[in-house]
Amino acid sequence: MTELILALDLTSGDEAVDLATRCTPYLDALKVGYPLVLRAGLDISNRLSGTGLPLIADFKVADIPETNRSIAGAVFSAGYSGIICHGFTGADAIRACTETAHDHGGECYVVAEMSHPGALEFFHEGTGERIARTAVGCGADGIIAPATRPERIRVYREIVGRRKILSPGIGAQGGSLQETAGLADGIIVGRSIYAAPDPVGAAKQYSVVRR
Ligand code: OMP
Repeated sequence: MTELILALDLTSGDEAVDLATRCTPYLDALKVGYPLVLRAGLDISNRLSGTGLPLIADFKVADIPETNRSIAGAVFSAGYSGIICHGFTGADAIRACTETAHDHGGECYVVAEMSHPGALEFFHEGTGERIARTAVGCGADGIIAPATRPERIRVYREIVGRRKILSPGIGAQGGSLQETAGLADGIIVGRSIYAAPDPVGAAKQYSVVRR
């Protein structure tokens, strides 16, 4: 089974809560990031908690360990159950996020390779693999790997084993649902659901991966 995670990149708190609530039956988690939190506040988590879904904070945390720890502490104190951090910052910075997550009973996911075309400039030639290995060594719960490059998800699976791989990039970024579903533990979908003419219908369609 592959989880369906809705990237709630809306700019209105009211619309985000309404959409998430209506799509909830088809989802396994909500991912909340800067687009929403910078407008609606970190405590939008309180309003989203009514869905009963786990909330993943996507701040791609990428600072020194002390600052990472502070950011992660704020996230988990606000009721989120997962956090996404960058991995190029190194093991000490990743560990600050994973340890804070685990102290709160939460999870930490490390970006191994991004899904957009520009990611090819820095994440290839072994860098993504090194990040994934470091993430495993730091006890991270999983990694983020691109649905836009399924062959790369296969490479990362060899490295992370049974740790989770969550993959964004399906639909709006060109990644294939069918191909990714068989490779990743979770797919992250944003615009193809929330910007669809019928978001609930779209969520239902994407939820076929959950079978
Ligand atoms: P859509 O392209 O609209 O489906 O949204 C994808 C979501 O995944 C957005 O919230 C992105 O910020 C996020 N994302 C990527 O698209 N690519 C990545 O490499 C990593 C992420 C992420 O960490 O979630």
